[in-house]
Amino acid sequence: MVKRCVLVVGGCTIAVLVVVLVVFLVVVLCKKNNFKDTFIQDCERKTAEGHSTYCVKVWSAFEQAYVDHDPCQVPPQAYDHLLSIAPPLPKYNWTLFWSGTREVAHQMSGGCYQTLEDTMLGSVLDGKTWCGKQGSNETFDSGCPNWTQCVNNPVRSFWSRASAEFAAVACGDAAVLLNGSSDTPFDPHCTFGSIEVKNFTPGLMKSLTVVLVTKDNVGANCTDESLKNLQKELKPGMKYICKEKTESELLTCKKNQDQSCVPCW
Ligand code: AVW
Repeated sequence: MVKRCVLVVGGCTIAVLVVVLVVFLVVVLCKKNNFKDTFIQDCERKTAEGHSTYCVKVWSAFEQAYVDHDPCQVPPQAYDHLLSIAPPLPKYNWTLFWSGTREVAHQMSGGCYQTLEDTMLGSVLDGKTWCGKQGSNETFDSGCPNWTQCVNNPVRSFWSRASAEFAAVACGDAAVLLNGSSDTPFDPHCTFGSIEVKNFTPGLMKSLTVVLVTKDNVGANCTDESLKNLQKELKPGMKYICKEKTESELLTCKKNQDQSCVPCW
């Protein structure tokens, strides 16, 4: 009787240990491949061709930028190869830049306006964190340096390099939504002011419309001092236009906009 009990308890213990081990392995393996799998799936969803060989190629170009590197030593140029095979090309009538207006810009985008986060790579990586580690071939999605911890971190460098490219290929009429409730709607230290404006291509971009967005018409207007600095940055041949709009005017316009894409400003 005692022998039988020992056998039953021993068998149960082994069964429990096996289950725990299997669950542990599944969790570890899934977590390890999660970032890569999500990247490739999102890429396939966003790519017209939808074929996986392209997205696998994009993934290898992406990971070669930071894998096996100190996560504070990844400069923007590390993504040159990635951006050469997956460039953020203009797709809709308007290229839409933003600064301090992330939410409303993305409520407006799609259909007629394309932000960086609507491009294939932009949408795949928006909201994500990633980094590598010296001596490892893994991609980590936690424990990575944050935006300000070191300048050359994999996430910040990606957005800097992608923003420069996005601005350089913007053509025709472009617009930027600036925050009219801020003291300096055009902030020369932000990505828009420090990278995008400096990368516009004369001859490609014909005009830039600044849309000063306020909640209820309270805040900065088109005579704002900071906008003079923006005008000075524009190269000859680029027309500068400024409009003042409330957030609700923009959102109502977007709701009623048809395929003719008459601008909301
Ligand atoms: P933003 P930008 N810590 O609204 O002009 C963490 O100022 O810079 O607009 N995250 C940060 C930090 C920080 N200190 N600073 C910036 N970010 C991230 C690409 C954060 O995700 C597009 F094409 C914040 O929401 C736009 O035209 C985002 O950067 C242009 O760059 C934007 O900060 C917007 O960049």
